[in-house]
Amino acid sequence: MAELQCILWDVDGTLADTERDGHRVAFNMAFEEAGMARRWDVETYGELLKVTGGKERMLFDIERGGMPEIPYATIAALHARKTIHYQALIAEGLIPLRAGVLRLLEDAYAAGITLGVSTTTTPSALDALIEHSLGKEWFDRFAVLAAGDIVPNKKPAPDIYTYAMEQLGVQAENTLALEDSGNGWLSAQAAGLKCVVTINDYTANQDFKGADLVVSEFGEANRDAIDVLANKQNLKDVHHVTLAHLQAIVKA
Ligand code: XBP
Ligand code: MG
Repeated sequence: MAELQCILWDVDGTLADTERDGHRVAFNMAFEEAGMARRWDVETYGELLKVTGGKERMLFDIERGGMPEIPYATIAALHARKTIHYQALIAEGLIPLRAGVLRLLEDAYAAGITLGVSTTTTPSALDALIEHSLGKEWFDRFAVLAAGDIVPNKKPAPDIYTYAMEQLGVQAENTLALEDSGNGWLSAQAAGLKCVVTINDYTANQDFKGADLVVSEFGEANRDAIDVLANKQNLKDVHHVTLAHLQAIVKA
């Protein structure tokens, strides 16, 4: 029977709500610094989030006529500056972890479950979040940090999940993905993984058809009960998401 041996975490939107007040703001700082008129407001950024990866997102905005044509080298340079601004925003400690993230990480680590990250984001942006929002000890506690351009195709392709599982030597049936977005869910699904989705303002209306558990957040015991939007295995008493729930999903 399948058992939970490994949890692979998405980063942006899952560990923390980094998009609106982190990545978006950092892109705008890079645009301003480069003397460009373009700004991504909260709503526009929501539209652009359908494309994963910051460089790919700029290319998409160019294609749809939002940004002027610029050479790829300029996109890459803007992205490098954006990443520096993002790291500085994260270092200010402005973006906390989402409710229940640290609890689930600690419970899973204590239970000897292998923990990894599978993200579209740039490695140095991930490092900043681990250092300033999670704590430096987590650099050693994650057995793999799979991020950014390390694979040819970003989410919704399965590559970053497949890569992490190969690195860890774990099988899909014993691995669970934690995601916040439609693209993340598609990626996990394509890699053959069961998946728990924690929605946020940007992803609430996306399609998570077939996901095992869809919740408003992982939540905490001493706070209000979370909203459960889909519960494929009819798990009982999902006031907040526990390690036991995650284990039950993989066993089912
Ligand atoms: C989210 C993304 C990333 C970030 C920006 O990835 O699509 O591109 O928005 O990061 P995930 P970069 O939810 O899989 O972590 O600018 O570093 O690409
Ligand atoms: Mg995400």
